[in-house]
Amino acid sequence: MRHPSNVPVRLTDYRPADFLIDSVALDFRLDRTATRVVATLTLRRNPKGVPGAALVLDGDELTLVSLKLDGRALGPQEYEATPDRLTLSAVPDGPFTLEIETRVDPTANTQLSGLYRSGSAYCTQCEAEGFRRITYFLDRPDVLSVYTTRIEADEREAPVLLANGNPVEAGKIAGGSRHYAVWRDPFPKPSYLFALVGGDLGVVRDSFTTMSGREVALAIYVEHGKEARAEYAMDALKRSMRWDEEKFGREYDLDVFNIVAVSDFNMGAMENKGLNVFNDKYVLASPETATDGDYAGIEAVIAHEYFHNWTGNRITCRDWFQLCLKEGLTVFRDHEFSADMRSRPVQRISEVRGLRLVQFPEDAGPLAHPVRPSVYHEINNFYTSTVYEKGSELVRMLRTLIGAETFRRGMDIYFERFDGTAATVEDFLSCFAEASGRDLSQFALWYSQAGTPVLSSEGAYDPDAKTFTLTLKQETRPTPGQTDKKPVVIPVALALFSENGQKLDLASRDARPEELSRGLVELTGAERRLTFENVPSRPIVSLLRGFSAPVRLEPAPASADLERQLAFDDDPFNRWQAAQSLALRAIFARVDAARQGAAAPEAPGYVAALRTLLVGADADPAFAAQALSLPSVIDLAREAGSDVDPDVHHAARMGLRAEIGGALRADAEAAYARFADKGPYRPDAAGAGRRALRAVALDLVAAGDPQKGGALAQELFRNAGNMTDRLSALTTLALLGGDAREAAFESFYKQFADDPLVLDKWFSLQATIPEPATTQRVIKLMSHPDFSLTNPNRLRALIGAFANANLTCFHALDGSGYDLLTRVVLDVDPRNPQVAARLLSSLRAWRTLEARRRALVEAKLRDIVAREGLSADTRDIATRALA
Ligand code: 0A1
Ligand code: ZN
Repeated sequence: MRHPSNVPVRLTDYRPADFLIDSVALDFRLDRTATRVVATLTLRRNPKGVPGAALVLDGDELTLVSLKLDGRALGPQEYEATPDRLTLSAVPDGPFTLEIETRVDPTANTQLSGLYRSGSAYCTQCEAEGFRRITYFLDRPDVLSVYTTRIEADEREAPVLLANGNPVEAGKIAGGSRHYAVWRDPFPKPSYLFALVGGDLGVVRDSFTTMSGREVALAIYVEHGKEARAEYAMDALKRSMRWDEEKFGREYDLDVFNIVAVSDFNMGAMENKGLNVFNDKYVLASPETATDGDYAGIEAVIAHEYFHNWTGNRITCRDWFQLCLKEGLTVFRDHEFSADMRSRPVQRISEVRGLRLVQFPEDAGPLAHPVRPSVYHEINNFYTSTVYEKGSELVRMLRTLIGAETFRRGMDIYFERFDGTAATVEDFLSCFAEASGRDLSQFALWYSQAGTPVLSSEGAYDPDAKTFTLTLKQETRPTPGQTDKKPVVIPVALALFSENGQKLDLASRDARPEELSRGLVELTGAERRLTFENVPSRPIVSLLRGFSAPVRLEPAPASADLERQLAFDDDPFNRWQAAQSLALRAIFARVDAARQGAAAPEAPGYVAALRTLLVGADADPAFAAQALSLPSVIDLAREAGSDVDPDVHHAARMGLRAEIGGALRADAEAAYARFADKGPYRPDAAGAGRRALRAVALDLVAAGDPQKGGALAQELFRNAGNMTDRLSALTTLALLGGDAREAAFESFYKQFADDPLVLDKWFSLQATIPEPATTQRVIKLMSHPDFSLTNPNRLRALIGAFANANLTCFHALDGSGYDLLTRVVLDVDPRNPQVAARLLSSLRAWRTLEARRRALVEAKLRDIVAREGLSADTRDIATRALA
C-alpha cells in the first residue's frame, strides 16, 4: 500500500519527462501468486527534459528480479531499487534498452490496481497509477509508447489471453499445458491504457464495418453461461461505433475491439486501447435480472468507454490535472449519445438530477475542487462528479455559447491537431477559440474556479411602458483555498410567456440581436439588466432553459407562475423544474410548520398540477414519471444548505407524499391499470417510460391507501415478467413494511441467490429502508454469507447505499450510522484504499448538518486522521473533509 506523502503534486510544477520510451515489449508468465514480468523498454533522453538527469522510474510494491542495460546485466551497485522506485544515475543519452524483470502476486493484490485476480481470471487496471504495480516505468500520461505484449499461461486455467491492439501470434509451448499469445498495439499510448486479461471466459462475437469499409471483429468476454446477457451490450457497442462516425466523424482504428466483464472492479469500466475492461454490472443484462435503469447504464458506459478511443486514447492528457479533458468531454459525448438513443428531454432531466445529487454537494462542501484541480495528494480521489459531470456541463456550455456547428468545427480541429499527443485544457479551448473567433479566456475560469455560481434574477413589469426589466446577478461563494471568485460567463437561455401561455418575441436594446433571436443572453459580469419592450402584460419568465449552465438559480418564481410554467412552458426541462420547485416549496412549508409546531399546510395548487400530469401521462409517460417524482431527502438537504436535519425533511416529504396519494388515489389506480405491461419486455425508452410511470402510480396508491398499494405490489411482485417491475413492487413493499415485506425479501433472495448482480439490488434495497431498525438490519446483513468486504459492488450495494441514500439512518442522532461507516472504512482501507476513500466521501456534505450531527461527524473524522497506517487515499479524503 502506498503511504501518505505530505508532498502535494501541483499543476504549476509540471515538467516534461527527462526520458522518452518509444517502445515497450512486455512478456508475462501468468501465475496466481508469482507472475513474472519482463519489460524491455527502448528509451532515449527527452530533449525537453533536464540534461544529465538520472533515470527515475516509478514503482509501487514491486520486487525487482533482474535488470539489464543494452543486454548487459547490471550489478546492484549500478542502480538503486526500492519497491516504489528504480534509479539509474548513469545511462546513455541516445537510444538504449532497459530490460526489467519483476515478480508480482496477483492473488495478494486486493487493491484491484495493477495485475490482479477477479474470480478465476487475471486482469489489470492501470489508470491512474496502476502500471507501476506491474513494472518500473515512467508512469505518467505524457510518455507515449508503442506496446507489444506476450502473455504465457496454463491453457487449462487461461485459454483466453488478451492484450491491447491487434493479435499477432498465438500457439502452444512444447512439453506441457502452457500456451502464449502476442498482441501489438501500433498506436502510441500512455501506460495507464495498458491492459491484459487471461482466463477461462465465454464470448459473444460480432463485427462492424467502419465508414471507410474496414471490418472490425468485436468480442465481449463474460463468465461462461452468461453470454446471452451480453447481447444488449454488443448492440450498444455497434450503435456507439456508428454514432461516433455520424456525429463526430470518428472511425475505429484497430482490427479488433474487445470487452471483458469482470466482477471485481473498483469503478464502472476502463477504456484500455482495444481492450476495455468492465465491471460486469455494465455489461450483463437480461429482462429477468436487469432493470430499465441498468440497461440505460450499460448503453451509456459502453458508449463512454468506446468514445474514449478518440477522446482519451488517440488524444490523451498531458498530466492528471487535465483529467476533465478526457472525462468531461467523454461524458458529454455519452450524454449526447443517450439523448439520441432515447428521449432528449428525459435524458437532460436525469443528467441534471445526477449533477445536483452529487456534484452540487461536492462543490458546496469541504471536498470542493475546480474541474481542473491545481493540486492533489492522491489522484485516485479526483475521479469525481466535478471532473466528470461538471466537466461535461462545461463542454455543453461551450457548445451553447458558440453554437452546434462551430462547436463541431472546433472538435474537428482538436482531433486533427492533437491526434497522437498528450494535450491540455488550453489546447482544447484553443480549437474553439479558433473556430469561433471568440476570446475564451473568461470561459476558461470555469475550469479553474471551484464552487457553483448562484444566479439570481429579479423581474419588474411596468404596465404603462409595457416593459419588463430583468436583472440577472451572479455570485460564487468561497471554497476551500479559493476565497476570491471572479464572475464567469453564464449562458442564460430564456423565454417570456404571456399569462395565457403565448411565447413573446424578445425585443430589447440591452441585448445583441443574436442573443434575442437565439433566446440566449450571456451574463459575463456580476450583474446585467435587460429591459424587454412590447410586453403586453406581466410575463412568466422561463430562465436557464434546458439547464443552460451548471448554476443554482434563485429564487424560484412565485407558485402561481410555476403552475403556469408546468402547464405551458415549451421547454420540457423547465416544466420538470417547475414541478420540482413547487414540490420543494410545499415540503419546506411543512418543514417550517413542523418546526413551529403548527399544522401541516396543504399544497392544493401543486396537487392539482400533478393530477393533470397523471391524467395526461399517456403523451409522454417517461416525462410524466419524472415530473411526478418528489425530490429526494438528499435534494432537500442540498436545497436547505445548512442546519440539515434529515428526520425533519423525511417526515415533511412523507407528509406531502401522503397528501398527494390521498388526493390522487383514483387517478393513480387508473394509471396503474392503464400502464400495465403489454407484450414482451423491450428495454427501449418507450417501454421504460411506461414502466417508470406505473412505478410512480403504484407508489402514489401505496401513499394514499397502504392496504390497496400493498395488495397491488404483492400481486406485481409475484407476477412481474421483468426485473424492473419486480423491483418497483419490492420497493413499495419495502416502504410499507410488515410481514409482506419480509416474505418478499425472502422469496427474492431464494429466486436470485446465485446471481450476484441481482443480490446487490437485494442488499441495496434493504439498506435504504427509511426506518430506524435499518441500521441493525445492515449490521446483520454484514454477517450474511453473501456479504463481502472485498467485492466493491457488494460493498457499495450495502454500505454505499446506506451512507448515500438512507439519510435518516446514516445521520441517526445516536451516531450509529457514522459508527457503521467508519468501521467499514477502516476495515476496508488496508485492502482496498480506493474503495475505502470513496465510501468515506459520502460525508462530503457534513458541514451542512445541524450542530449535533456535525459534532458527531467531526469527531469521527478526527479519529480517522489520527490513525496510523491509514492509506494515502483515505487520509486525503479525511483531511480535506475537515478543511
Ligand atoms: N477512465 C475510466 C474510469 C476509471 C478510472 C480509474 C480507475 O481505476 C482507478 C478505473 C476506471 C472511465 O472514465 O471510464
Ligand atoms: Zn471516462
